[in-house]
Amino acid sequence: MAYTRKNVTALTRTEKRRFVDALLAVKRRGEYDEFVRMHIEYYTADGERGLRAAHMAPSFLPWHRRFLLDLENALRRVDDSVTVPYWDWTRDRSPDGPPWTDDLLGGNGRRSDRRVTTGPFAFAGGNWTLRENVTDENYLTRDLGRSRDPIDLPTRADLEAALKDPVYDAPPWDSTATKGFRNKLEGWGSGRGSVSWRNHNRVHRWVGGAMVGGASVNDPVFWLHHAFIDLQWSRWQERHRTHRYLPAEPPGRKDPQYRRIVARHERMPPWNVTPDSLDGHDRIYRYV
Ligand code: CU1
Ligand code: CU1
Repeated sequence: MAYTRKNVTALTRTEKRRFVDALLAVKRRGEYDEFVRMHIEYYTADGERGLRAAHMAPSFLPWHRRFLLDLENALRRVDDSVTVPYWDWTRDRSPDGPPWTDDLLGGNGRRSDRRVTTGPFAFAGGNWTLRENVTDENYLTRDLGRSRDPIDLPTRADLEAALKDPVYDAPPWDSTATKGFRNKLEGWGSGRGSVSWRNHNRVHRWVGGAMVGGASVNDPVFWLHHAFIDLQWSRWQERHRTHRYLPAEPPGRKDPQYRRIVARHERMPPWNVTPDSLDGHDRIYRYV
């Protein structure tokens, strides 16, 4: 039977505790850091060589859908009542509100060094030492809203601008694509600095600290953010029923994207799955 993913504001006190406890258990087992490592490994940009499966590419959505399922399965092996909640940042926009409460993800980083000092993931608690962030601190950092150079979270209208595009993705299938739902949602815009960060990307920037860059999985808000992104793919699919994942066929040899992106029926590494097989999730989970 399908399980449900809930809005984080709808979780009971017990559900919050069990979600946090399962995350801490997965971290203790060393599994959590494998997720961080894997995300770093697949954080391939346009400018690099090779296949882009996770970011700046059509498979951004199915890649993260499967990535979330893997984490969720790890959590459910600890406690099968647990599912990943989603954070609707079009509604819950305060650095003092959910999910930044002491019974869930804890709050903002402190002023001096951005270290998170409250909640279950505070360094002093001893349960959340970062091991996969290479050069930086081994404690979780946040800078909600970017105190020195403030930005706002994306709005409902920003999200709507992505959702109303009926085409899933469009050439050149990368971060410069100006058409297509995928890049409008992933959020690589034109211009310089903060104006160029839209939707998904802008939320990473708004949280700041560990949430910026390839090691962003180090902040557990990663999962709540990506569950909401995953929900947008479902909403888009419901709204544009005759449209599907693109490209349907791999780019040809002369195309600059040849062997750089995953087409609908191609294998999406590191898993033995295709984007098409992840198109729909109602038999596994539903959003409420
Ligand atoms: Cu990612
Ligand atoms: Cu992300």
